[in-house]
Amino acid sequence: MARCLIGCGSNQGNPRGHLADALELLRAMPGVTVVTASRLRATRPIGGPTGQDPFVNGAILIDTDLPPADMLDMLTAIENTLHRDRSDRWGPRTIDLDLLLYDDAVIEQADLTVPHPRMATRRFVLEPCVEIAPDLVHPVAGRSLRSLLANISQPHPHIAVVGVPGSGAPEVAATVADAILARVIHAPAVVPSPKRADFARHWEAALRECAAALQADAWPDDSHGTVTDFWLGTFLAAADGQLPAAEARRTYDRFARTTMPPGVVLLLIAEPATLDERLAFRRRTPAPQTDMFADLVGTATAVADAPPAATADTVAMLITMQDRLRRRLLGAGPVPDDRRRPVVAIRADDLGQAMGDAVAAVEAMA
Ligand code: A4P
Ligand code: MG
Repeated sequence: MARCLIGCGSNQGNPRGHLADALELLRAMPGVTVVTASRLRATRPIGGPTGQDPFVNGAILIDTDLPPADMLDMLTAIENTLHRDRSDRWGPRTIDLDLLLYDDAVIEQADLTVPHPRMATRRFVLEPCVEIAPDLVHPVAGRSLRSLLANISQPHPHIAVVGVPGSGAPEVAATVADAILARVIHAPAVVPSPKRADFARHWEAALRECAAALQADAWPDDSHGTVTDFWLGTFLAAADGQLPAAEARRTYDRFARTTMPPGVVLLLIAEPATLDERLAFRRRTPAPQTDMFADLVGTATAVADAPPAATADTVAMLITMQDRLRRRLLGAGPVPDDRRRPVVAIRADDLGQAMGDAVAAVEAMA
């Protein structure tokens, strides 16, 4: 038997009627026992086409002996029965049934991702879930649903937009900050290239500078929030293979201890071809503000002796770094304390869409 959480939403036709029908169909399914359902609440549409009607959202807790793939098929069948139209991404729908949690399973397949990849920053998902299952644990964020809801209710949220150069982290961070009237902090120092003489000293100096920008005792207490285009943990990823792990960790902890960690991370993921193209552009047209990895890719305007690596090597190095960031932020297995936060992965190959997805992930917190 697996315990599952289903998120449901509707904003077309008779939303409350469709949600009641979906619950009845679910109760009638062989292999499914409905444990409890939340009450329904009206919510503001997040993302998607403008001018949509308000949503009605809820959550349903079930026990099932169906495997995850069959659960998804069953939810799709119920959606089809209730005349779900799928022509628009995030468009109006009579019914949307998402498999939010399936026990503590972490599933990463072409047509099924569990936990649902966007649930951990969505108030319209977490509020009904907390009403019926506050102590269920989100196995990737490593926190209970109750604590995820508290996390997005912080008075001055810290949202980190993380990604290698070419992923568009500075641009996405600026757009998110604009959308929610937050302040933005760009990386104040660059991670040194592995080829740099005296790597350890440069690494520590840059870590110190980045940590200084995030001091917890100087953190604002207004309700607007701070968006950063860097994450301190990137320094640990950059130290892999360069510095002895224990020593890097000690130095890192010394600086990170007094900083305000991000409450939410938006992780930008780009394809090699995208990074290749954007890097070539950046070399011809240096950015006014450096990004955290400018030294690694030889585009730093502030660092005169930056080694301009061959593009293919550079892209390979960026992909390695991107994989390390992904593993540190989203990897399976036991959750270390410095990763106990929601991470939303965002495809960064279409920058306009990445900006829209990032803004939607953050607006969903309100
Ligand atoms: N899929 C992958 N993982 C899952 C999962 N865990 N559960 C795949 C369900 N489906 C999953 O879904 C698209 C594809 O996701 C499916 O083919 C399935 O194989 P869909 O339901 O056909 O389309 P969708 O819902 O438009 O896409 P998506 O990406 O699931 O949208 P979201 O993230 O669910 O967002 N605002 C308010 N206030 N309330 C809402 O309910 N919902 C959305 C949809 C946006 N804004 C909203 C609401
Ligand atoms: Mg869906």
